[in-house]
Amino acid sequence: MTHTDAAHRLAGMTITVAAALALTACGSGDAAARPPAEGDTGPERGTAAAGELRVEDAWVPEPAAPDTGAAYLTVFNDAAGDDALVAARASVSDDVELYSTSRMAAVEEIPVYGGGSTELQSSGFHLMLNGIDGPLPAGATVELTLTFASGTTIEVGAPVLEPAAGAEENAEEEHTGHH
Ligand SMILES: [Cu+2]
Repeated sequence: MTHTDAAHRLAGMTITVAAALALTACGSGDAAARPPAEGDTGPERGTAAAGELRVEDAWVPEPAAPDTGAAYLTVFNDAAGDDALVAARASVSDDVELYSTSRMAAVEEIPVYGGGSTELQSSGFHLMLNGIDGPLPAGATVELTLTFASGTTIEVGAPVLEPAAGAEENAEEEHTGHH
């Protein structure tokens, strides 16, 4: 719906050199070579930290649609004060939306309360990668840059995984339903 319209509006804008470089640099396939284990939220997913914010379990389900995907992760805020994710960029998309499945719309920010965490997942908040620049097979890595209201920026590599390898229960089926 809303983010499909945005994809149409914004697709075809500038394609970054960084996108091409990231795809070339990340083709080792280490993540894909590791067989998925039951209930394993393990080390193949992306982790990064900056300031008092941490990102864990960053991953991208191998997109079912050719040009639209999603990114999932969990943000932990170790500070006392509230923070919020206010912008995101990706190496493979010039149009990343902060999306709320419950509102079926893009949102201005995703809150991460002080001392708390926010999970970005298919049935809640997540990142929509619109106008993906080329195929995104399992084993590739999407470089995400996350900007928070506090001014903190976190860069994290999110491996592309087959949905069955990364999804908990049928989460990815729920996600594709809203496209
Ligand atoms: Cu979505």
